[in-house]
Amino acid sequence: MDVNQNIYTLKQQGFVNIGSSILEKSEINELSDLSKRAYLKLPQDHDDHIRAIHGGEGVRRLPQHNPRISELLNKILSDNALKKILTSVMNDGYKIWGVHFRRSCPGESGLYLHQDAVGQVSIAISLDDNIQGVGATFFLPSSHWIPDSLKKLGLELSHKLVSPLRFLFSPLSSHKGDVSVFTNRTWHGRLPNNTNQEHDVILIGMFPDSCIYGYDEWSNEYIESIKDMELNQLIEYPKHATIFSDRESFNISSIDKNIFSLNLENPSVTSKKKQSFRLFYTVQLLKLVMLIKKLLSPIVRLGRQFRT
Ligand SMILES: O=C(O)CCC(=O)C(=O)O
Ligand SMILES: [Fe+2]
Repeated sequence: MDVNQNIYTLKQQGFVNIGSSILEKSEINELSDLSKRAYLKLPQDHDDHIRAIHGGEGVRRLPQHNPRISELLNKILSDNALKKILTSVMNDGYKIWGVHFRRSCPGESGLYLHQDAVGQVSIAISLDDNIQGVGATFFLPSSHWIPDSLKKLGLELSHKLVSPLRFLFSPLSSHKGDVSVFTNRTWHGRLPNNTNQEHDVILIGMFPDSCIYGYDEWSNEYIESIKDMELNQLIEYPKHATIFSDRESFNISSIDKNIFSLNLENPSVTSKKKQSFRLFYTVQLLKLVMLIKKLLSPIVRLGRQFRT
């Protein structure tokens, strides 16, 4: 793995697939099998069950459901190359707030185009081959460099609009076991699944230490059971935390300017970055689509009233 190249790509385009070299093949299969089993075993009314309305069904606090999953995730998170990549965007002391298993089921509609909380960085571990990126996370490359937020620009496309415009985006193409990293400031969502096959992924949400970050509420027994693992320091529960998902009211003077994922909120940094033609024209096209949608909305509403 070329760590410096991966860091460069992550910083330039906002996401990078670093491949599957951390776990052995047998360990990847084990992680995939155990995670899928944890999902299938979980009752629908369990606290950790994630409902499909949030962009695919899944399991919250995944490693708490099986000690071996914790060991395998610990191996990934203790990898020196991955740590170097994460440190390059969050500095030392970064923390995990959540580890989720997410399934994209056949027929599922996907997730709208969005940005998540300020400073957040995520890891995605693919649990099947998904070269086409069916039901996968998709990105608008380099959009984390756009100074204005997606919300402020009014370009949070619904999943219905994402589908016909998917040619504008880059899906996360992956093999089973591939580990990818992205900053959640990069405009992203999840593609629909119009095949008859499910695709699974583990998503790990992280924040820089100096930052305000949230956490999943892990049980004390679980924290005790992983006390000798690096995973334990990463989780560091309980800790008081707040997530800033509202970038517009975020106080820019409070950020640590040495931290890449936070400094992206600094317009004096992002406005200096030269945008590619492709990104510029993609954003213009999205603006046009949203304008047409707005202009057509009274007609669509009228049509609906007539039908009812
Ligand atoms: O499920 C995915 O692929 C992306 C999920 C996501 O963007 C989110 O939960 O914020
Ligand atoms: Fe997201």
